[in-house]
Amino acid sequence: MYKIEELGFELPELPFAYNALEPYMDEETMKIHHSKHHKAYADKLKGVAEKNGFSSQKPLDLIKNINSLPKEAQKGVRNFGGGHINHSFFWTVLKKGISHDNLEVIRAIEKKFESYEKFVEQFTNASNTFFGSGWTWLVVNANKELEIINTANQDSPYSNNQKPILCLDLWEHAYYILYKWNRAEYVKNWWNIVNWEKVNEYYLEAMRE
Ligand code: MN3
Repeated sequence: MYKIEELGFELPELPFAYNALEPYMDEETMKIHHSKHHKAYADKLKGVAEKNGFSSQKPLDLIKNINSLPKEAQKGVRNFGGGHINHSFFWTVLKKGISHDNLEVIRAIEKKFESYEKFVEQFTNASNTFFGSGWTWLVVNANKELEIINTANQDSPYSNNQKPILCLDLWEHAYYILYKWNRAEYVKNWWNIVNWEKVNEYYLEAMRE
Protein backbone atom coordinates (compact mmCIF):
# COMPACT_ATOMS: atom_id res chain seq x y z
CA MET A 1 0.00 0.00 0.00
CA TYR A 2 1.24 3.51 -0.79
CA LYS A 3 2.51 5.87 1.89
CA ILE A 4 0.91 9.30 2.21
CA GLU A 5 4.27 11.07 2.56
CA GLU A 6 5.53 9.52 -0.68
CA LEU A 7 2.55 10.42 -2.86
CA GLY A 8 3.05 12.57 -5.94
CA PHE A 9 0.45 14.39 -8.02
CA GLU A 10 -0.94 11.28 -9.68
CA LEU A 11 -4.07 9.47 -8.55
CA PRO A 12 -2.93 6.53 -6.39
CA GLU A 13 -4.45 3.16 -7.12
CA LEU A 14 -7.27 2.25 -4.77
CA PRO A 15 -5.88 -0.38 -2.35
CA PHE A 16 -8.95 -2.59 -2.91
CA ALA A 17 -11.54 -3.39 -5.59
CA TYR A 18 -14.38 -0.92 -6.15
CA ASN A 19 -16.91 -3.45 -4.88
CA ALA A 20 -14.86 -4.58 -1.86
CA LEU A 21 -16.85 -2.53 0.65
CA GLU A 22 -20.30 -3.72 -0.38
CA PRO A 23 -22.93 -3.56 0.99
CA TYR A 24 -21.85 -0.69 3.26
CA MET A 25 -20.38 1.37 0.44
CA ASP A 26 -21.50 0.58 -3.08
CA GLU A 27 -19.35 -0.04 -6.14
CA GLU A 28 -20.76 2.88 -8.16
CA THR A 29 -20.04 5.39 -5.38
CA MET A 30 -16.51 4.08 -4.93
CA LYS A 31 -15.83 4.23 -8.66
CA ILE A 32 -17.02 7.82 -9.01
CA HIS A 33 -15.51 8.92 -5.70
CA HIS A 34 -12.06 7.63 -6.59
CA SER A 35 -11.79 7.93 -10.39
CA LYS A 36 -13.70 11.23 -10.74
CA HIS A 37 -13.73 13.24 -7.48
CA HIS A 38 -10.32 12.24 -6.16
CA LYS A 39 -8.77 12.39 -9.61
CA ALA A 40 -10.08 15.93 -10.11
CA TYR A 41 -8.41 17.05 -6.86
CA ALA A 42 -5.11 15.45 -7.88
CA ASP A 43 -5.24 16.93 -11.40
CA LYS A 44 -6.08 20.42 -10.15
CA LEU A 45 -3.35 20.27 -7.53
CA LYS A 46 -0.91 19.33 -10.26
CA GLY A 47 -1.99 22.46 -12.16
CA VAL A 48 -1.48 24.64 -9.08
CA ALA A 49 1.95 23.08 -8.48
CA GLU A 50 3.05 23.62 -12.10
CA LYS A 51 1.86 27.21 -12.08
CA ASN A 52 3.71 27.96 -8.83
CA GLY A 53 6.87 25.94 -9.38
CA PHE A 54 6.09 23.30 -6.71
CA SER A 55 6.17 20.28 -8.98
CA SER A 56 9.29 18.79 -7.41
CA GLN A 57 7.74 18.88 -3.92
CA LYS A 58 5.53 16.27 -2.30
CA PRO A 59 1.83 17.11 -1.91
CA LEU A 60 1.95 16.22 1.79
CA ASP A 61 4.76 18.72 2.37
CA LEU A 62 2.77 21.42 0.58
CA ILE A 63 -0.20 20.74 2.89
CA LYS A 64 1.95 20.69 6.03
CA ASN A 65 3.67 23.95 5.12
CA ILE A 66 0.69 25.68 3.57
CA ASN A 67 1.08 28.84 5.66
CA SER A 68 4.57 29.49 4.35
CA LEU A 69 3.52 29.19 0.68
CA PRO A 70 2.91 32.32 -1.40
CA LYS A 71 -0.55 33.73 -0.65
CA GLU A 72 -1.81 33.23 -4.21
CA ALA A 73 -1.04 29.49 -4.05
CA GLN A 74 -2.57 28.76 -0.65
CA LYS A 75 -6.22 28.47 -1.66
CA GLY A 76 -5.47 25.99 -4.45
CA VAL A 77 -3.25 23.89 -2.22
CA ARG A 78 -5.80 23.98 0.62
CA ASN A 79 -8.69 22.82 -1.60
CA PHE A 80 -7.03 20.51 -4.13
CA GLY A 81 -4.02 19.41 -2.08
CA GLY A 82 -6.33 18.77 0.86
CA GLY A 83 -8.70 16.88 -1.42
CA HIS A 84 -5.87 14.76 -2.80
CA ILE A 85 -4.24 13.99 0.55
CA ASN A 86 -7.47 13.52 2.54
CA HIS A 87 -8.90 11.06 0.02
CA SER A 88 -5.60 9.19 -0.30
CA PHE A 89 -5.60 8.82 3.48
CA PHE A 90 -9.29 7.84 3.63
CA TRP A 91 -8.85 4.88 1.23
CA THR A 92 -6.16 3.40 3.44
CA VAL A 93 -8.37 3.24 6.52
CA LEU A 94 -11.18 1.37 4.77
CA LYS A 95 -11.47 -2.42 4.77
CA LYS A 96 -14.27 -4.82 5.48
CA GLY A 97 -14.20 -7.32 8.30
CA ILE A 98 -11.29 -6.06 10.40
CA SER A 99 -11.62 -6.69 14.13
CA HIS A 100 -10.73 -3.93 16.57
CA ASP A 101 -9.75 -6.37 19.31
CA ASN A 102 -6.24 -6.59 20.74
CA LEU A 103 -4.79 -3.46 19.18
CA GLU A 104 -2.75 -0.83 20.96
CA VAL A 105 -4.79 1.97 19.45
CA ILE A 106 -7.90 0.50 21.07
CA ARG A 107 -6.20 0.47 24.48
CA ALA A 108 -5.37 4.15 23.94
CA ILE A 109 -8.94 4.87 22.82
CA GLU A 110 -10.30 3.17 25.94
CA LYS A 111 -7.99 5.23 28.09
CA LYS A 112 -8.98 8.51 26.43
CA PHE A 113 -12.71 7.94 25.79
CA GLU A 114 -13.54 5.41 28.56
CA SER A 115 -14.56 2.64 26.16
CA TYR A 116 -14.61 1.72 22.49
CA GLU A 117 -18.40 2.22 22.50
CA LYS A 118 -18.13 5.70 24.00
CA PHE A 119 -15.52 6.61 21.38
CA VAL A 120 -17.79 5.41 18.57
CA GLU A 121 -20.62 7.46 20.09
CA GLN A 122 -18.51 10.64 20.27
CA PHE A 123 -17.07 10.27 16.77
CA THR A 124 -20.53 9.51 15.36
CA ASN A 125 -21.95 12.53 17.14
CA ALA A 126 -19.19 14.76 15.76
CA SER A 127 -20.09 13.51 12.25
CA ASN A 128 -23.83 13.82 12.64
CA THR A 129 -23.76 17.33 14.08
CA PHE A 130 -21.28 18.68 11.53
CA PHE A 131 -22.98 21.04 9.08
CA GLY A 132 -22.06 21.00 5.40
CA SER A 133 -19.16 19.37 3.57
CA GLY A 134 -16.12 18.22 5.51
CA TRP A 135 -14.55 15.41 7.46
CA THR A 136 -14.45 13.86 10.93
CA TRP A 137 -11.02 12.72 12.12
CA LEU A 138 -9.32 10.92 14.94
CA VAL A 139 -5.92 12.55 15.27
CA VAL A 140 -2.87 12.45 17.48
CA ASN A 141 -2.43 16.10 18.40
CA ALA A 142 0.74 18.06 19.14
CA ASN A 143 0.58 16.86 22.79
CA LYS A 144 0.49 13.25 21.56
CA GLU A 145 -3.09 12.89 22.69
CA LEU A 146 -5.99 11.36 20.78
CA GLU A 147 -8.59 13.90 19.72
CA ILE A 148 -11.75 13.86 17.59
CA ILE A 149 -12.00 16.85 15.27
CA ASN A 150 -13.96 18.02 12.23
CA THR A 151 -12.50 19.93 9.32
CA ALA A 152 -14.55 21.92 6.80
CA ASN A 153 -14.35 21.44 3.03
CA GLN A 154 -10.97 19.83 2.22
CA ASP A 155 -9.02 21.33 5.11
CA SER A 156 -6.52 18.79 6.42
CA PRO A 157 -5.31 18.09 9.98
CA TYR A 158 -1.78 17.87 8.55
CA SER A 159 -1.91 21.66 8.11
CA ASN A 160 -2.45 22.06 11.87
CA ASN A 161 0.35 19.83 13.07
CA GLN A 162 -2.11 17.02 13.82
CA LYS A 163 -1.46 13.46 12.69
CA PRO A 164 -4.57 11.74 11.37
CA ILE A 165 -5.09 8.09 12.21
CA LEU A 166 -8.73 7.69 11.08
CA CYS A 167 -11.16 9.78 9.04
CA LEU A 168 -14.64 9.84 7.57
CA ASP A 169 -15.66 11.74 4.44
CA LEU A 170 -18.89 13.69 5.09
CA TRP A 171 -19.31 15.14 1.60
CA GLU A 172 -22.55 14.15 -0.13
CA HIS A 173 -20.55 12.58 -2.97
CA ALA A 174 -19.35 9.96 -0.46
CA TYR A 175 -22.78 8.48 0.22
CA TYR A 176 -25.62 10.01 -1.79
CA ILE A 177 -26.15 7.22 -4.35
CA LEU A 178 -26.70 4.58 -1.67
CA TYR A 179 -27.95 6.56 1.32
CA LYS A 180 -29.59 9.62 -0.29
CA TRP A 181 -30.42 12.17 2.45
CA ASN A 182 -29.60 9.76 5.26
CA ARG A 183 -26.07 10.70 6.25
CA ALA A 184 -26.58 9.26 9.75
CA GLU A 185 -27.18 5.80 8.26
CA TYR A 186 -24.01 6.11 6.19
CA VAL A 187 -22.04 7.07 9.31
CA LYS A 188 -23.53 4.18 11.27
CA ASN A 189 -22.72 1.59 8.59
CA TRP A 190 -19.24 2.97 8.00
CA TRP A 191 -18.06 1.44 11.28
CA ASN A 192 -18.24 -1.95 9.52
CA ILE A 193 -15.49 -0.97 7.11
CA VAL A 194 -12.88 0.65 9.34
CA ASN A 195 -9.44 -0.83 8.75
CA TRP A 196 -8.41 -0.94 12.40
CA GLU A 197 -5.10 -2.62 11.60
CA LYS A 198 -4.09 0.37 9.48
CA VAL A 199 -5.40 2.81 12.12
CA ASN A 200 -3.23 1.00 14.65
CA GLU A 201 -0.22 1.36 12.35
CA TYR A 202 -0.83 5.09 11.97
CA TYR A 203 -1.23 5.43 15.73
CA LEU A 204 2.06 3.70 16.51
CA GLU A 205 3.82 5.77 13.84
CA ALA A 206 2.41 9.04 15.20
CA MET A 207 3.45 8.19 18.76
CA ARG A 208 6.98 7.29 17.65
CA GLU A 209 7.62 10.50 15.71
MN1 MN3 B 1 -14.80 12.69 -0.95
